[in-house]
Amino acid sequence: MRDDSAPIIRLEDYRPSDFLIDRVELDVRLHPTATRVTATMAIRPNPHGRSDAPLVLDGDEVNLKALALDGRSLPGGEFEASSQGLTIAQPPRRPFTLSVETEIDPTANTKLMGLYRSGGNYCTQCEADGFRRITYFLDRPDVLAVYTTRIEAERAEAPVLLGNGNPVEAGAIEGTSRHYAVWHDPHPKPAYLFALVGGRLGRVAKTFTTMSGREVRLAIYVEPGKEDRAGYALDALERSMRWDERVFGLEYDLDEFNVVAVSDFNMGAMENKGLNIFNDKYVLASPETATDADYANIEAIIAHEYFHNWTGNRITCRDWFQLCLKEGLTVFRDQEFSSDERSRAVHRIAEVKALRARQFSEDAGPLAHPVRPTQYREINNFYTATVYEKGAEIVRMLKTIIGDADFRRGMDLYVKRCDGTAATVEDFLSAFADVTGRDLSHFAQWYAQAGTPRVTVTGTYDDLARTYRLDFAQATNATPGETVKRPMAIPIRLGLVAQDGSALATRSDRISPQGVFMLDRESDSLTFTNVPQRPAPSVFRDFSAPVKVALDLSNDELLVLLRHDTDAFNRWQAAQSVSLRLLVRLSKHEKVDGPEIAALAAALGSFLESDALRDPAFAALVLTQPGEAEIAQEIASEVDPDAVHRARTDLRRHLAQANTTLLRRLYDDLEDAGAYSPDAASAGRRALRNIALELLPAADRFMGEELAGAQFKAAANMTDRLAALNTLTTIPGKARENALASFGERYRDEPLVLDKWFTLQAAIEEPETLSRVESLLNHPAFALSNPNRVRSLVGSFAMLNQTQFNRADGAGYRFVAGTILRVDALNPQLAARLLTAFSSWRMMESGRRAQAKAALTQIAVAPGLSRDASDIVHRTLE
Ligand code: 0A1
Ligand code: ZN
Repeated sequence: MRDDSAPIIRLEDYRPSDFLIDRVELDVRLHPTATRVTATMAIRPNPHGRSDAPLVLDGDEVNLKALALDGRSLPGGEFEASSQGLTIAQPPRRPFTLSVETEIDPTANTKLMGLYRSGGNYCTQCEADGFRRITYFLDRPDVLAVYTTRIEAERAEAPVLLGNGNPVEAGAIEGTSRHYAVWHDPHPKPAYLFALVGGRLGRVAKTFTTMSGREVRLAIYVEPGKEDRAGYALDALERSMRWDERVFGLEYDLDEFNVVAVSDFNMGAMENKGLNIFNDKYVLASPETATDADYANIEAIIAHEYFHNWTGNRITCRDWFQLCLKEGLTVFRDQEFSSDERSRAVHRIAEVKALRARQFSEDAGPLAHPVRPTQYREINNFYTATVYEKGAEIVRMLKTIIGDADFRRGMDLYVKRCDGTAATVEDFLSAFADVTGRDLSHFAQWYAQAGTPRVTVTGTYDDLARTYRLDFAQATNATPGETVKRPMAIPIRLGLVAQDGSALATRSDRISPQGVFMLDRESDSLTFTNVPQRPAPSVFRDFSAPVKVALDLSNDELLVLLRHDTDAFNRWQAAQSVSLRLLVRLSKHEKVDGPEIAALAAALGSFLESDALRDPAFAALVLTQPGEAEIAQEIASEVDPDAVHRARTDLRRHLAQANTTLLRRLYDDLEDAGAYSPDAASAGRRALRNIALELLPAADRFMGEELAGAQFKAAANMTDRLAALNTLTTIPGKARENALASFGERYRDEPLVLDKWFTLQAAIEEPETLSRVESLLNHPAFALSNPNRVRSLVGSFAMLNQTQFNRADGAGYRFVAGTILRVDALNPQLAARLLTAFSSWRMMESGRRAQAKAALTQIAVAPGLSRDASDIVHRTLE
């Protein structure tokens, strides 16, 4: 089907399935090109469905080989089958057994959905609708079945056979070179949580005793020979399990928990029941091959998938519109876990940076949609920052509003009520409404309305009356299909800071005991009495709501907050706000006085003097200037990316020049001689040292180049080596080229490390980069079929390199568009993801805008475009 005509699926059209499947017995005989699957399903009419409906099973690229109903082979006239579905017009109106045999080709499966091969191993990916690529089924999340899976394979090809649930039996098939394993999962689940794996895999394992004393075998399976890189993931898994017991009282519910790392995977990882399948980049780590950021990601994603066991699997989604029910909540849970394991303030800042970079930009562009969308053409395009990260912010706001104790009571009730069901956002909210007695109907609008609210905050001090008034106003820009916006219920955690840095009392009956003021209309104000002097307001502490804030404070007042606020998030925010203001004005060629920049430089200098060694990770964040994409977002229209790049380079030079001695001293003081440890404190020291290294060449190119060159050679871990190489990439010349060449050679057999190397090169902001990237497409380690490689090279170029992707001559757009079309023929999901790089095209100046539009149009008219790519390209052009 040519797919801009793909039907629109709407939330309002939801109706229960006409049939249910209670049990499935799957028999899968693995073969590289002709895998045979027999599904025996116990089906019955759904009492909530229509009584005269046909049975319509979903299918996608499956070949029907045999079909029997209650043991009787069905004659041709009684059913209709195509590669896309199977219909029985007159099924029995009582429980019956349907047995379907299909054949599929896992080797030809380059979409990486359904059963496919990765590095010679067999694995599956069924969310959102990949199970229908394995057999005909009611492939929808509200059909929950108990699965028994028998897997059979050549023992030499696949000595390891894994399925969902608990192992039942395994053995040889007499007289053949084949063997089998049977797995049974007692927990009813939707088809998207089905998984199997067959292959040659190494493993690390340990035993975990749950809080009620049950023993669970934990194992991580990786490419043989890489077992020593799986230890951190296993440790993170154990800590996640303990944390979920301690914080939410949630215990694991099977005898085994298995994680398998595969090298070809469309996303980060997948929470299949008892058998998580991971992109190997989020499992494998050693000090020599992984950075601190990799370790932190592994910890977070291992936790995320594990936490899905309750929020996603035990309680699943009624339909795909409810995706945020599992994803937003589970992201919230993994963020809380990481905050508890690391530094809460530092983690919060990292979350907000990611939210602004990914979600705020999505909300401001053509792909904006509510956290719970009301329609889609291709569900795979809705695994977005809005559903995930903004979804998590909603849960966090709920906790901020009702407080920690009621939040936990609400979660307990939600789990108790909805366990074993396919639930909705309403089910979730009603648990919290019921435990608190609150009306959450206005709050619920966060799920329904797209766009990022902008809150304006104005402070007025009356020195006669000694009162201080805060005026708040909110507005949200129109988003596609939603022109009228209503006011949201916005929790504002706030405090007042005196000029001398002391905290002022903020008594008001409109502020909750947790220090939260609710802004729930278009405008409102709050007056404080007995305020001895004009304070600086510290609003949205800890980023209490996902909004943009316009605060009428001078740069000097903001810098008081950097020094004195008790809220670490707002200290960081204050410095960022000052930088961002200066960067926007510099980018627009507006006049910026020397003293304004000097004031920021001096404030950063004295901050570093007093705080850097006390909390290096936090200091590193304070020192990091807003990125070019964020500056462009702030400018919002007629953006000239070259001007933005120059502005950022200039500001960094000024800041570095004013603080050269200090930065150099930090660089020297933070040198770490001990063995590498990925813990947060050690990582924080490395982060600060490496940001100092990154800034030094801006002040003194020769010193910077020398330091980076020396660090590159001497580095004892990947974090430091990559940071040195990153700094070198900003300094054109021989040293850089030699370092790049030696890195490429050293890690030629380490694809995940080469990904970092691809990314660094794709991000170099020089006109020569495009041809560099084009020639790297021919590097022996590169493959268009592997999502990690494509994202590292082409994705990084499109998403990270603002000046070169957005080249004025359009060559960057044309290159990316052309590559997307090649990728689309293999893997539509991957192509659609790359396409989202174009979503900021309308804010560019007119020349670039025209070039981007031409490139997008070239994609839109391409013959045979996938539904995934077509959906994105049409929404982007609309
Ligand atoms: N549920 C997974 C994300 C995921 C979604 C789709 C996938 O295949 C296309 C794979 C993974 C998670 O939230 O981790
Ligand atoms: Zn998830």
